[in-house]
Amino acid sequence: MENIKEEMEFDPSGVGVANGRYFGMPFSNDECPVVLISVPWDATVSYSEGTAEGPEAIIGASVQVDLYDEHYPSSPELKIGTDEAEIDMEDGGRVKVFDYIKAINTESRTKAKKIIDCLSEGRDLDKELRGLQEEVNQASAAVNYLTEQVCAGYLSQGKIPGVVGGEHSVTFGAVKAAAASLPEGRKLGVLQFDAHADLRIAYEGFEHSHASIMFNILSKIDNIGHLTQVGIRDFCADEHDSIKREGRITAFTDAGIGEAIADGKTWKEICREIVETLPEDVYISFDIDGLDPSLCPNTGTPVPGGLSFQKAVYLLREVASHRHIVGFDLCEVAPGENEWDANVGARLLHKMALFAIFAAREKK
Ligand SMILES: [Mn+2]
Repeated sequence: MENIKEEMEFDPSGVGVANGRYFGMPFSNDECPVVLISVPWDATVSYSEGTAEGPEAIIGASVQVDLYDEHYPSSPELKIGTDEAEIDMEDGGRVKVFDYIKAINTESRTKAKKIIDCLSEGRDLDKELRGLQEEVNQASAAVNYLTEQVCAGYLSQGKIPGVVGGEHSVTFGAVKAAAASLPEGRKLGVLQFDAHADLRIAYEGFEHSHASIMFNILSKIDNIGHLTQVGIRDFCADEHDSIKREGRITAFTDAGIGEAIADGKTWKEICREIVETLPEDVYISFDIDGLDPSLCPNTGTPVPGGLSFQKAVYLLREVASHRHIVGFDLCEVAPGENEWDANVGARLLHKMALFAIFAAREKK
C-alpha cells in the first residue's frame, strides 16, 4: 500500500524524494524495463579506495537529476528499478545481496591492503599473505557469482540489468550473464569506456583485479565476439601487444581520437566507426575514468585526457540507436567531499538506461 501511495505521488518533474532508490523512483521492479544493481566492492583497488561507496553516493545524487531528455519527450515516463535481491545465509536468515557484498568487501580490503603493502615494498608474499591472497580471490569469485545470478534473473524476465560499482572487476558477472542470455550462436560485443585497457593477466596477484577485467572477460567467457575500447590512454607494453595481437579487440585510444579530430574527422564519423566494430548485441561497460578527470576527480586512478560528457553521451546514443543493448554498468565512481563525481555518475546512468530503452524503440 505504501508503495502505491508513493507511486501515485511520484512526480518526475518534481524534486526527487530520497527513498534509498535510484532517481527516487518508487516503482516495483516488475514494472521496470531497466533495473539497477548496486555492487559495493573495491577490494583490489590499488591506488585509492572509495568506489565501494559509489552506489550509495550515486543514489543520493540521482534524486537531483532532471529526467527530461530533449531527444525523447516522454523520457520522464521511463521506470528504472533498484535491485533488492536477498540471499539465504547459513544460519537460516536472509540478507540483502548489497549488505552481504559490503560486509565481505570490508573484510577483503583489510587483507588486500596487507598484500599490496608487501608487494609495493618489493617483498615476496610469505605463506600467511599467500593464504590471504587466496581468500581475497575467493571473495572476488563470490561477488562475481552473486552479480551474475542477480543479472541473469532480470535478463530472464526480458529486462536490462545495469550494474553500479564498485571497482571495474564487478563487470565480470554482469557480462557473463549477458553473454549467456543470448540465443545459440550469437556473440556479445563489449563496448568499454575507460582510461585503462584493463588487459593485465593479473595485477598485484589478484586474479579478479580491476586491471584484468577485460582480459578475464575475453579469456573466461565463451561467446565474446568483440571488445571495443574508447578513451584508452594509460596502458603497458604487454597490453598494447594484446590489442594488436588479439583480433577481437579494437582500441579507439584517446590519442587516436584526438589525432583523427585534428585531421578533420567528425565525432559523428568516429562514433559510426566505433559502432561498426560491434556485433548486434552489445554490453556497455563504463569506467567513469574514461571521462575527463574534471568529471570524476575522486575516481581510483584518474588520468588526464578523456572524453567530455557531451561526446560520451552522443556515442552512447549512437550505439543504442544502432545496436541492441543487453546490459550495462558504471564503475569506479568514488564520492569525494562533495557530490560532483556521483552527480556525473547519476546522469550517465540515467542516459544509459534511457537510451537502452528509448533509442531501441525508435529503431523499430
Ligand atoms: Mn577500468
